Amino acid sequence: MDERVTLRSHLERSASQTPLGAAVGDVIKAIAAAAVDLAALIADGPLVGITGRNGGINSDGDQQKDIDVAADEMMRRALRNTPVAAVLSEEAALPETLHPDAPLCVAIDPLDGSANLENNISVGTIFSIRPRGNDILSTFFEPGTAQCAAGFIVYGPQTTLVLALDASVDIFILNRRTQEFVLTAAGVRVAPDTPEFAINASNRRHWHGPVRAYIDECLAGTNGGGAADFNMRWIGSLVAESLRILVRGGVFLYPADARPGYREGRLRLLYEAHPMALVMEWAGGAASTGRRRILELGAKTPHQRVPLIMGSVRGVRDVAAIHEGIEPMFDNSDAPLFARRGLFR
Ligand code: FBP
Repeated sequence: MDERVTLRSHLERSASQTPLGAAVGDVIKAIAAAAVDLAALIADGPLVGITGRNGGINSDGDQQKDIDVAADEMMRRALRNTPVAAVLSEEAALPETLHPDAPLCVAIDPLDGSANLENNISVGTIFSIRPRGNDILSTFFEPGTAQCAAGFIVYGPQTTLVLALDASVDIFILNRRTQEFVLTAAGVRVAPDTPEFAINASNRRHWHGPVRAYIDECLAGTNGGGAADFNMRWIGSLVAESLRILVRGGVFLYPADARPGYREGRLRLLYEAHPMALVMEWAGGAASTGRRRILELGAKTPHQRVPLIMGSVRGVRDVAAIHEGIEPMFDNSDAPLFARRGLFR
C-alpha cells in the first residue's frame, strides 16, 4: 500500500491552521476532483468526441475550443458545492455568483493553452482563491496579496497539481489507480539563479527596449560579452513553463509588446499572473511586470492583461534592473541607449 501523503490528508492537516482553512480545503478538493475527470477527458480526446475544434467565442473575444467549454462547465459544477461566493472564469465576462454569503471567491482559467492539445502538449487549469470582501466584484479587484491559496494542474504525461497553501508550495501527482493526488515534493524552492529563459522570441521586433536588451544579453553568451551561456525553452503553455521553473529554475517572460492587443501583455492578471506569482513567491522566486511586483497589482477589469516576468529571483531582478528609469515605449527599435545599456557590461 502507498503510505505517502495524499492531497486529502494534506488538506485535513491544513484545515485547522487558519480560520478559512477548512473552506479553502473544500475548494481545493473540488477543483482536484474535477481535474481528475478533466484529465481523463483530455487523455481520451477524440475517442470520446472531443474534436479540439471551435466551441464558440468567449466573453473576451477569444476563440474557444469544445474542450474549453467542457472544462469550464466541469470546474463550475464542482465549485457549486463549495463555500464559494462567486467564481470568475476566463470563459465568462463577469463573476458568477454561487453562494453570496460564503467566505471565498475563486478566479479560474479552467483550461489554459488548449491550442496545445492538437499536438498532445501539456495544458492546465490555474486557480486563485481569496477571502470574500463586502462586495464581490471589488473582492476580485484587491491586489494579489489578498489570495489565501493558488495553484495549477498540469495535464501532461502525468497529471500534476502544484499547490501554494500556508506559505508553502507542494507538488502532487495523480495516482491513476487510486484516483488520488499524492504528495511527491514538499516545500519546493525555485533555484535563485539558473541560466535559462523562456520567451516567444518570434515577437522580438515588437518588444520594447529593456526586454530586447535583456534577451540580447542572454543570447550573447560568454564569448559575446555576457555573464553566462543561457539555454532557452518555450513551450507556449504557461502551466508547463511554470512547472519547469519550479523544478529547475529559470526566468519566463511574456512582456507587453507593440502589437495591437498586446500593449498590456497577453496573460490575465486574475487567473494567470496572480496565482503564478503567489506560487513563485511562496517557492522563493519572484514575479514582476518588469516595473512592479505582480502581487501588489489590483485589477480594474475582470479580464485585465498584464506583462508577466517570473521565476528565479536573480533573473527577475535583472529584468527589473534593466527597466529602471526607462519609460514604457515601443518605438525604440535597437535604439542606441539599449545597445549601450546592459546587465553584464
Ligand atoms: P490562452 O489563455 O488563450 O489559453 O493562452 C495562454 C497561453 O497559451 C499561455 O499558456 C502561453 O504562455 C501563451 O498563451 C502563449 O502565447 P503565444 O502563443 O503568444 O506564444
